[in-house]
Amino acid sequence: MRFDVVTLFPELFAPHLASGITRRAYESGRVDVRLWPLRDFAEGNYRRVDDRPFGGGPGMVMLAEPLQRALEAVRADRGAPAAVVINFSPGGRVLTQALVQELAAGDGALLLCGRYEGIDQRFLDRHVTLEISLGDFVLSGGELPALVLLDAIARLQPGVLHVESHEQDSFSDGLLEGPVYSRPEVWATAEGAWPVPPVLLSGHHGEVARWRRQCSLERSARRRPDLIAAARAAGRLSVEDERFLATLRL
Ligand code: 9D3
Repeated sequence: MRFDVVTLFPELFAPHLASGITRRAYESGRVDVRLWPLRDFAEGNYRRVDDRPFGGGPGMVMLAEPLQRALEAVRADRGAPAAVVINFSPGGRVLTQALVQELAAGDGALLLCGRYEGIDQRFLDRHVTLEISLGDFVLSGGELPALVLLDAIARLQPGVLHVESHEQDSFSDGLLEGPVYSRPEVWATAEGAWPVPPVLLSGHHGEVARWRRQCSLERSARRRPDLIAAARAAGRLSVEDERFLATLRL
């Protein structure tokens, strides 16, 4: 799949694309990321990409014209119009694993990374098919959201994870995962000795699975009761799950 990224800060992408378990997805071209520096599509001595908002107000607005030239260059290079044109914006749909899976099953997209107050609405109306937000907090632009989306998609590609651990991902299963532990069995420090929960060393796979399920239920009930409600509504809680939840004093 191919992602064309239009950005004023292409240099933000290289280190991410060259690191971690997702590197192979990028380097193999399975997730083919091409960067289109917006400044290259600006004209005139000043290479303007932004200007003041009509009607007044704070900040600057990204101009439609350089974005249009970048989009045309991408389309010429791609040979076909990108079906999905995504703009990252605080007013977009909040990114979820369901949306990541949908996009991972497609053949890529054009990603627009806005800066300043946003992009001229006429360009968005003409070309953008999906606006994505990361949530209710304020960033300085769309580059990190674009990297977040690429990372979430790249790790779903076959062969990226050692185990197919995304089958067990919190947000695929719909509940939070419980704690994990590794060596040593007892972590000795100056302040005390901290053992691993004994059930994990018991060798009883059934007991371990039951304990993990209960950790997952309890953690979700405490931290994300919305996830418990959604799992219940979708029929993903067993009678045993409900019995355990009923014993919790939250
Ligand atoms: C003054 C109103 N602000 C809207 C909340 C203006 C504004 C702030 C930050 C306009 C753009 C931005 C830059 N943010 C993004 O480009 C962005 C973003 C974010 O800030 N939070 C969560 N998700 C995203 S996706 C893109």
